[in-house]
Amino acid sequence: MDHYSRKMHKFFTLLDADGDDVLTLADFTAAANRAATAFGWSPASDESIAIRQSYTALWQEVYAPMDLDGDAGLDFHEYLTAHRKTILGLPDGYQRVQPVAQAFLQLADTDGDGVLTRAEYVTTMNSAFGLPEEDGEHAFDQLDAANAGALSFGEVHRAVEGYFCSEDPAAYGSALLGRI
Ligand SMILES: [Ca+2]
Ligand SMILES: [Ca+2]
Ligand SMILES: [Ca+2]
Repeated sequence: MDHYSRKMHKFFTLLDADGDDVLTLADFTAAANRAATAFGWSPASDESIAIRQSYTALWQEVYAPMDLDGDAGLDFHEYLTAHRKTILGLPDGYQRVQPVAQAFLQLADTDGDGVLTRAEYVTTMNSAFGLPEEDGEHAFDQLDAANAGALSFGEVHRAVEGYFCSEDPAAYGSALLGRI
C-alpha cells in the first residue's frame, strides 16, 4: 500500500468500531457511545445526545455518500476510491472532510480556552476515535512543531487537511494519527 492508502486505512480502521471491515451507521453510534462513556456522560444527558447527533451527521454527510453500491455499508475500496476522487487534490476537497475536524474540536477543547493541550489531544483522540495513547503522543509531538505545548484550532484544521488532502509523507498533518 502507498502512503496515502495506509493513512486512509488507519483512519478507516479507527472508524470501524465493530471491526467487521465495513463502515455503517452502527459504527458511528457505537463510537459516540464509547466517547460518551469515556467522558463520563450518562446516556440520556444533553452531552450524550449531542455527540450521537454529531456522529450521525458525520456518517450521513461525509461517509454515506461514498457508498457507491448502495448497500448501506462502506468497504475500504469504496472509502479509498471516494477519498481519491473527491477529497485528495481537489480545491474544495477539505470542505468534505472538515466535519471530522469539527467533531473532534468540539469535544477536545475541554477547558474552552481555544487551544488543545497535549492531554486534551491525546485523551480526546483516544475517546473520540479509539486512537491508542502512544499514537496520540507521537502525533502531538509532530504537530506541535514549535514546541508551544498546545495546538491552535487552525493547526488542527491544517493537520487534518494535510492528512486527508495530501499524498506527501512530509506534509504537515501526516502524523495526525501517529505513526503510519
Ligand atoms: Ca463496521
Ligand atoms: Ca457499499
Ligand atoms: Ca484547551
